[in-house]
Amino acid sequence: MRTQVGIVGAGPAGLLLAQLLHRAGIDCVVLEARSRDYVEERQRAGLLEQGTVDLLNTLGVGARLAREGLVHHGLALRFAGAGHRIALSDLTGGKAVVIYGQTEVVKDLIAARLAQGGDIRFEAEALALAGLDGAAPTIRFRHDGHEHTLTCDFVAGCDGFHGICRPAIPDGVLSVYERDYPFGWIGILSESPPVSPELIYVNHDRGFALFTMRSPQVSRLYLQCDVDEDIANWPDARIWQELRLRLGDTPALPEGPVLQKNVTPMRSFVAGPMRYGALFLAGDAAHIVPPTGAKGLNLAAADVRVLARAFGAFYAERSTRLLDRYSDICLKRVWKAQRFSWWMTSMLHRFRDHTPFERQMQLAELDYVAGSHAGATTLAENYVGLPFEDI
Ligand code: RFL
Ligand code: PHB
Repeated sequence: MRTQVGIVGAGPAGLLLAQLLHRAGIDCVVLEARSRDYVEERQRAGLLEQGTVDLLNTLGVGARLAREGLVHHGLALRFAGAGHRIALSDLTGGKAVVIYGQTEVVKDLIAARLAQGGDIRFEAEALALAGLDGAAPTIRFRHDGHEHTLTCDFVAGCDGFHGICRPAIPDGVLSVYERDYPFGWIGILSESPPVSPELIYVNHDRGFALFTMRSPQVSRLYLQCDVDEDIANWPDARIWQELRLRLGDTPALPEGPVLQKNVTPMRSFVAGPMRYGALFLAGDAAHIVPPTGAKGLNLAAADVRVLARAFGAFYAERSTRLLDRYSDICLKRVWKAQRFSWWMTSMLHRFRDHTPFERQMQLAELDYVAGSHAGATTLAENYVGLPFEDI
């Protein structure tokens, strides 16, 4: 088998890249280890920056998002028992964010690719990459009980944090930067209306909480927990009780059947450069952010936007100029998103080792951000998404 770009992974990065390449007339094959149902139901991100929404619209996959996505012009920070609205749109010249589940983005992208007759192989696990320093790299994969080889001009490693592409880069090439946080998040999906039309980020003595949503009928709720928390210790009643305590008295939290429950670790991670020879890493394969800033999916979209342009320039003009700059262009944005996600995480969570002084610093920082035009603008312009780099 042969293609121009072999894409490993049908998460947001791989699927968006496939659409962008299709539009540019570049042939690609997407290999995905899991089943279609699995990738369509995997509960993760929910918040899209305007730039990500624009990209989906440009690709002609924004129709359902326009109907069902919930546009948000502000959010609330809650600390010391009171709520403070950050007017995102007023502070950013009218920009907004949209709540639309990653599950829905993935469904829309898969449907679009299949409608074009594009090649996506589900339950096709990439096993090994070879020839990355040459002109015809290969991906060995298992599908339908047999091993196959896909020969490409380029490989796009969109296989997430636990994939095989990043580890295929020889030792000594990548620099790795990481930080693990001493806590995780319990996340639930609940069949109950959101407590407020806007997201609420809570810093409470008992720990962080986040009240977000998937639709006017379905809430997505998160609680800071221990890093090695066993979800079995968290029956639904305990989760609701803890959410109520961290939210405070008002407003009353609507409850409903819990549809899903999981624990997520919190990590900051960057591996660079995001290229080795004919292999280009994109999305979580190259970087992870803690979800407090809602940046992971949006960064994956920003990476593949650059990568598709670079492949486009290569096939149109045989120019490698953008391919050579790919990693540098992406990492500039990645590091700014890392800084924002780390800052939001540090400001909003309880750290067991904080001294009383450090706790006061945290509350003062929140009070400053909520009370100062400059402070609130800093949060808002990062949250809605910094402008795309000129390429
Ligand atoms: P993904 O989504 O992990 O997709 C990688 C795909 O590769 C497949 N794969 C392989 N396929 C073939 N062969 C192999 N050997 C393979 N190995 C792996 C996997 O099965 C998978 O389908 O990576 P991608 O595309 O880079 O997308 C990244 C996003 O999924 C991630 O950054 C976000 O979910 C992060 N995130 C959020 N991002 C936002 O922008 N806004 C948010 O509001 C937001 N909230 C969140 C989040 C992540 C969370 N968790 C669970 C980590 C909230 C949470 C709780
Ligand atoms: C979500 O809706 O799942 C979500 C929103 C904002 C975040 C993290 C997750 O910061």
